[in-house]
Amino acid sequence: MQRPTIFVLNGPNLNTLGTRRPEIYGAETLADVEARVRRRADAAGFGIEFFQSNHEGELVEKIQQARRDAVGIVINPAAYTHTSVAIHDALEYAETPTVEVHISNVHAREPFRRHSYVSPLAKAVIAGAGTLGYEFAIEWLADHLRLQHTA
Ligand code: CA2
Repeated sequence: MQRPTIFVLNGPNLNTLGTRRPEIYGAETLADVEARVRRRADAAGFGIEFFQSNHEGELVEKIQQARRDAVGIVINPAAYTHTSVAIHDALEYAETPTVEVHISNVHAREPFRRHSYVSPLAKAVIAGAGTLGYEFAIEWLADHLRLQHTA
């Protein structure tokens, strides 16, 4: 039987993770993050669809797909966090438990990073925990989904 799937979605420029600004984003590449997230999800009994795009519409389409194909969403919308009503609306449509992740502490940086169009749709928000935040998000979702099933 196929395991329930969590979508892990990454916004623009996160494909360059590990190549610059290690003081803010650490030294890991997105492929390293994917491997760690897969291990953590696997241990909790979930499959992962890991996706990165530099295009807003592609992220919107993936979020729409989550309504049908995912039991949870982990999303680091990157710069679209602060600009995208389209991603906000797609998450509303998806009606899928969502955790918003930021590698850096967006509240300790430029003021424009403090506002998120995604947070109102997120069940939990993790910021400033580095790439470990993705693993915390999987752990939280696994717990949340288990509780939902036993309720
Ligand atoms: O802290 C985060 O995870 C962010 O979502 C990352 C975004 C930024 O726009 C958000 O405000 C906070 C930037 C992603 C760009 O990724 C880079 C990777 C390597 C070097 C520079 C940027």
